[in-house]
Parts: sequence; structure tokens; C-alpha cells
Amino acid sequence: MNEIYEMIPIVITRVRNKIPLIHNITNVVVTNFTANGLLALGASPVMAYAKEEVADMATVADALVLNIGTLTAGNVESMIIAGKAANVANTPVILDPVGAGATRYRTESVHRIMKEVDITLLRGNAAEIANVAGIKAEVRGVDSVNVHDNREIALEASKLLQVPVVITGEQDVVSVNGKLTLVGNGHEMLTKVTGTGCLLSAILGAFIAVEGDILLSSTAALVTYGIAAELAFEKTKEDGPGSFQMELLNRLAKINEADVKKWMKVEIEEEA
Ligand code: ATP
Ligand code: TZP
Ligand code: MG
Ligand code: MG
Repeated sequence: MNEIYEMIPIVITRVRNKIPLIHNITNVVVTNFTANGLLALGASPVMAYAKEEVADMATVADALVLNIGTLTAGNVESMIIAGKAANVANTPVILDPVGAGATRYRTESVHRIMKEVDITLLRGNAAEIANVAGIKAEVRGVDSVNVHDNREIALEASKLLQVPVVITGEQDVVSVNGKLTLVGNGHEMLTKVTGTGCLLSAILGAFIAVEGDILLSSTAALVTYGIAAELAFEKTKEDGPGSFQMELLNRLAKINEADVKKWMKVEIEEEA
């Protein structure tokens, strides 16, 4: 397991060397920010939604990221077509169930997608993940309302759904096959900019595209993103969310192995 600590800083360099193509079917709020965040990091974003083309795009992509933030019936159909093609092509699929539990349509759509598509990683806040897994939790709009025990919900949800899970919040949790990592990096300012969770889901796609060990790649993505946010806050703390959002892109472009090694806050639980 010590090996994981040594490997975490290296994954960002692998992303930059490979420049993975990330196919996003995402929401209208975060589209531009997600594309710019992936580019800054060193990945290659593409947004493609038409049911006539999503299978082709998902087949050539290095990861497919599905995000239900501004769902339409057409998008659900496209997500399922893309997801099935990704499964055939061995393209990893990341699902962000934005606002699951807030409306019946969102929860049902997530269940439909998960029934038809093998998901490599499910990433959301605690309430979204709890609602997808059928664990009782409250969601209003796209934000988590209650304070939840991220660790317990991640563990239970990944067991119930039989899928790797990342829950984000003040502390992030990765749960894969009974193993857990807890990530303490990040900054509260991330909650003042919309789309920071959605961008993170896309970045998880970029990391999973270059490292197939989901516990390692997901932990590396969370740590790298969290540290970039901490450094962005340091530089812009006198200003506010606008400057922070811009600086987050700058820091995603600049963060390197040495930064990750120096600032990472990770706990590993072998047998949770
Ligand atoms: P929500 O709608 O609940 O805000 P989200 O989809 O935006 O969910 P977050 O849970 O906010 O996703 O996670 C996005 C990023 O923000 C992650 O890197 C996470 O670690 C970080 N984050 C969220 N809340 C905090 C916090 N209180 N302190 C530090 N970092 C945080
Ligand atoms: N409404 C629908 S999707 C969306 C909003 C505000 C963006 C949510 O982004 P995030 O990353 O979950 O904060
Ligand atoms: Mg947030
Ligand atoms: Mg979200």
C-alpha cells in the first residue's frame, strides 16, 4: 500500500504525456469551464451530444464523462448510446449524478443509465450518492443539504451498487472493492464556484484514462485538484470567487509532481 503514496504524484505527469481525449456529455452550466479545466490540466476535451455521433466519439475517446446536471430526454438517450459504445470499446465511463434525489426524473434517469451501462466510477456529493444507492438523504437543487458521513455512505453505496464510488465534500472518499482512501485536500472556496464538482468528475476521467487502478487514479485526481484549489486560494484570498475560478485554471496548468508530493493529505484503509 505504501506503493500508492509513491504513485499518486506521478499520475498527473502521465496525463500530460498522454493528453487523453475526454468525451463529455455534460450540463449547460459548466460546459465551458469543464473544457477549459481539462485543457489547463493537459487533457483534450470534446463535448458531443447528438445520438447520431456519440457512439463513434465514445469509441475513440480515452474516457467518457456523463453528467445529468441539465437533463433532457434526448441527452439520456445519447448517454446510453455513448455508454454502451464505451463499454464495447473498453473506454472508462464516469457518471456524475448531479441533483439525484432532487427530482424523481433525475433519480430514475441515473438508474436507467446504470442499468444499461457499466459505470467505471460514480462521483457526487454525499446526498446524491446516497439517493442513487437508496440510502435516505436530503437534496435541494444540485447541492447537498445535510451533513453526511461521507465515509460510511461511500462504503455502503459502492457495496450496494457494486461500483467504485467517490464522494466529495470537506473530506473526499474513494471506495473501491472494500478499500478506501480519504483525501483532505481542497478548499471551501470551491463551494462558491459552480461547476467545480462537474470539472472534478471530468478530471477524474482524465486520470482514469491513464491509470486503470481506480483507487490510485481517483485518489491522485482528488489530491491534485484539491492542491490546485489550495494554491489558487492562497493567491486570490484578498479577492473572491471570480479571481479564484480563473486562478484554479492557472494552478491546474502549473501543478506538478513535486507540489503533489509536498502537499498531499491522504489516508488509506486497506480493509474497510
Ligand atoms: P455540491 O453541489 O454539494 O457542492 P459538487 O458536485 O459541487 O457538490 P463538491 O462536493 O463541492 O462537488 O466537490 C468539488 C470539490 O470541492 C472537491 O474537490 C471537494 O474536495 C471540494 N470541496 C467541497 N466542499 C469543500 C469544503 N467544505 N472544504 C474543502 N473542499 C471542499
Ligand atoms: N444547475 C444544474 S447543473 C448545475 C447547476 C447550478 C451545475 C452544478 O455544478 P456542481 O459542479 O455540481 O457545483
Ligand atoms: Mg461544490
Ligand atoms: Mg455536482
